[in-house]
Amino acid sequence: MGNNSSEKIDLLIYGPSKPIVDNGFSDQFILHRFETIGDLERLSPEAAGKIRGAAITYNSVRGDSKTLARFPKLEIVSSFGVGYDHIDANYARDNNIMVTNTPDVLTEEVADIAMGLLIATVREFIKADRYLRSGLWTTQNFPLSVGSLRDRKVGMVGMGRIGQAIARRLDASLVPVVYHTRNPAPGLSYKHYPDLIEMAKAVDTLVVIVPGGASTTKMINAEVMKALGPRGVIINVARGTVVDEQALIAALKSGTILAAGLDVFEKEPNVPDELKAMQNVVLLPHIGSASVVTRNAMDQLVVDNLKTWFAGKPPLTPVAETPAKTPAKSH
Ligand code: A2R
Repeated sequence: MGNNSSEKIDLLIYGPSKPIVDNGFSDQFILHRFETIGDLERLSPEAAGKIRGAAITYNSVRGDSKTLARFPKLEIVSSFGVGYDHIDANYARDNNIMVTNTPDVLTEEVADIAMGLLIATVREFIKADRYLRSGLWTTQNFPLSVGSLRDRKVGMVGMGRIGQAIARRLDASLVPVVYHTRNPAPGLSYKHYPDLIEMAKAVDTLVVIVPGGASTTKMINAEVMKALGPRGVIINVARGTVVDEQALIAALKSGTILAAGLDVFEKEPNVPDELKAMQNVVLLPHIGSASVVTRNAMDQLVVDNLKTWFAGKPPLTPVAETPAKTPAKSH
């Protein structure tokens, strides 16, 4: 980096306003805030030419190649969230732009939600809550739940940081676990299935926690649901794109599978009315990491990746496409 310590650094803050991000930088930085793509389009090419770092504060705003190409001096994009399918990381790599995300600080939080969603779905918490509130309990006990964790075997689809945290919770609950990924995860004793259909046939429950993007789009399709079978339960805490939503609706309607717990949807925040009308689904508004304590930690990591980089050091949490490196000495 060619800057001496008095040189100001222009940063783009793109997405919803976050106090930790807005207030996280010293006056060495000049912040340019834009909440929406419409706002961003009004940025002059001259101003865009000064931007050296960008914080993307939510995955509802996109860092696609067209957007990134507007910033010829951009060195680093610090993105909020562990998933970064809203950023063109390959374009960034090819154009010498570092990309960072916010893994680890949300791992246990998302794993909690996955476990809670699994139990809520299998043991019908939402239906039971409605039953009590409607006064029906005073006349009759709630019907026994068809589902139980006691006779289930879980196939994890994805066994990275969050997948392993979910698997630890399942271990503690004495639920057998196997998993599907492209490559066996080192050091794990769970059975690995290179073939998703083979795993679906061998289990009755899928917990989906893979990244979004082209390689996972609609990987949980009608064939997988059929293989899972009529006791089947699908929990998705990954991305809505990973599950074929129309195939899921059909499978739930026809009894091809039993139930689903979903924290993510294909076209958030829009959820198909057919899903909303179903009794055998639990639907959450993408709250996996959405607690104050965890979102604060994620926001702080967005800030810290940028500060570390502009202090001349490798960023804390680069994504796989742009491995850690020290900033160039001149720009
Ligand atoms: O396939 P592998 O060996 O790279 O294993 C990764 C797996 N995975 C896949 N499994 C099957 N088919 C694919 N096309 C595929 N692509 C990736 O997903 C690995 O086991 C897991 C990802 O783990 P991490 O990178 O550690 O991510 P983390 O922190 O667990 O978060 C997962 C996702 C985020 O990307 C967000 O979209 C979502 O959770 O919240």
